[in-house]
Amino acid sequence: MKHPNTLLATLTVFAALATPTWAATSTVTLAVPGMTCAACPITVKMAITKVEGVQKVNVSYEKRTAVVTFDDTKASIQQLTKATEDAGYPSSVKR
Ligand SMILES: [Cu+2]
Repeated sequence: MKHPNTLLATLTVFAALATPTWAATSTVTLAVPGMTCAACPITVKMAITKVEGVQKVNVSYEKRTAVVTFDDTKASIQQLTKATEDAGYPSSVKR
């Protein structure tokens, strides 16, 4: 029975390809309801950007959200929400 092993090997290769080196990168959408004017997103973005491990921040004033891409071996969601809260904008994970 050689085929099952071959299939397993193929699946293992696919699994390895599907889990590349940047697997530590996470993206989270934070709800930031406290943004009340067009200048607020700038403050929120600056606060989040300062967190170590954050790679990309996209703040939408219209949607009251911040989409954050970060290295989850360096930063945690808790650090991100704390950063916005410290800047005066409490946030929570949007589901
Ligand atoms: Cu504002």
